[in-house]
Amino acid sequence: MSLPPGQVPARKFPVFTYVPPAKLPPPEAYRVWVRGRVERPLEFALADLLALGGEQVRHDFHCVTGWTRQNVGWEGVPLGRVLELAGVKPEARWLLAFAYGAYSAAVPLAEALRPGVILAYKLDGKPLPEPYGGPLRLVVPHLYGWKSVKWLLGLKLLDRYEPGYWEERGYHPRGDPWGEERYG
Ligand SMILES: Nc1nc2c(c(=O)[nH]1)N[C@H]1C(S)=C(S)[C@@H](COP(=O)(O)O)O[C@H]1N2
Ligand SMILES: [Mo]
Repeated sequence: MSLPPGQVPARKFPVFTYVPPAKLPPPEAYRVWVRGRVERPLEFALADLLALGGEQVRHDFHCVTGWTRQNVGWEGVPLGRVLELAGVKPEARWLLAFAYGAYSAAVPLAEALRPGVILAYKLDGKPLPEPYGGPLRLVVPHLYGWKSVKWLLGLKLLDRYEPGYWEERGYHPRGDPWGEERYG
């Protein structure tokens, strides 16, 4: 399989954490919210979110620092299903995903609604380990890895672009690895 320009394969899946999580709640107290430009703001307990049903996704994972981990197997709840429950308002254009801790990432809504974008709770068939963002992370496999927010806290729908952690520091609003959209 070919790699996007400027990427080299990683022999193991690196743990790449720049902004660590705040103290995570135990699984039974873990909550994820959806708010902003939606008809119905939602808050899920982890078990209720997982009960929405999972989907398996296999994709290469590209970090903007230049490594690609090939053929990563995820399982998670399709983001589209969650957003459908919330009812995205017509003026919504952007998603800002927040982590437990001081991390966030902006994703264009059109990219967030692509197939394969999931809230992942499994990695290669096992419960998602905490260093990789467990118990729950966003996976936007077709964009650079910084969009795939670990330890997901919430999803905010916006009618205009607001930068997240790395976007605020000069990284690209979209971050398509095939177009080398590293800086924006
Ligand atoms: N909460 C949080 N999410 C994060 C990060 C982070 O520092 N904190 N790093 C991002 C970056 S730059 C990458 S490449 C991926 C790395 O995911 P991994 O550790 O599972 O390889 O997580 C992304 N999500
Ligand atoms: Mo990254």
